[in-house]
Amino acid sequence: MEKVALITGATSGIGEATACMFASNGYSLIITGRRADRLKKLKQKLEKDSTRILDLCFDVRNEDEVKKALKELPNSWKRIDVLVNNAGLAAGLDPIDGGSSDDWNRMIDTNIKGLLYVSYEVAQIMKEHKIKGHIINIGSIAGKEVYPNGNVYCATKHAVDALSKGMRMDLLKYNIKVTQICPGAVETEFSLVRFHNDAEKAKTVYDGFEALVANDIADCIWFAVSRPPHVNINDMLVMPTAQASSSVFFKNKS
Ligand code: NDP
Ligand code: 8X3
Repeated sequence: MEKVALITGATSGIGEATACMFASNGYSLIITGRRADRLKKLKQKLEKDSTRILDLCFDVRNEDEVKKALKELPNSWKRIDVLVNNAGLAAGLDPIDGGSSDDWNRMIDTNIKGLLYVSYEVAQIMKEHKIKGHIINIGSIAGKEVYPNGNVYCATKHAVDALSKGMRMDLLKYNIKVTQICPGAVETEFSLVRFHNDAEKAKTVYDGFEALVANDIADCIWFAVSRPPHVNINDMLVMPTAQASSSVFFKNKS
């Protein structure tokens, strides 16, 4: 039977790698993000592997857009087995007394409210069609520990940690699994976005050590999804070997 996964934030980094991983394992995919050109390109690439792909362009912060996109899915896409709540970002790395409310709102609206809007709609679909579904939330080491200047980003990922536990309890009776995957440093466009497109500054984050790559996290997501029906991975914390906590790294000095 055909399996369908919906991946938010599939235009880059972890989401894009996860889309490729699922496609190569025979899944049909609903790929989402705000950048329509990137979604189209990914759709064309994945369709070469004869996978069925639906690209949906919406901003997870906009509840009306999320509702419209997911309530008006074409009939042949009304079955979703796996949701990967991956869309998210950090904006800024500033002390609480020096941060910008614009950055705070972007993070809270995307990482917490966006995840909720999408999860609500997909949970309705899973319930309605009695699908033994699986929701994967992308948390972070920042959802386990706070680091200096990480304040609001860490708060949003702590919220994802709490929501993952709450969703697991509430959706248990519908046989819907909930897994949280919490990465340490992964070299993607994450730091470019965090530093408002300052590429020089973004690059320095990964200087002197080997960061994870998006595919390492896609591997973990696939591991969780491919367990037998009676097994659920609740939570997975995955770090580069050179990272011991949110702020302790072993870096080459040269
Ligand atoms: P990228 O910046 O490479 O990808 C982020 C993705 O999120 C993009 O596809 C982007 O798509 C999407 N996105 C952002 N805002 C919105 C929005 N408002 N509506 C819809 N989609 C949105 O970063 P990563 O791949 O690294 O990040 C993916 C997830 O992993 C995030 O939740 C991040 O917090 C988490 N994470 C990342 C770590 C890292 O070190 N990289 C470590 C721990 C967790 P578009 O711009 O097209 O909308
Ligand atoms: C991203 C990892 O350590 O930059 O969630 O917050 S970190």
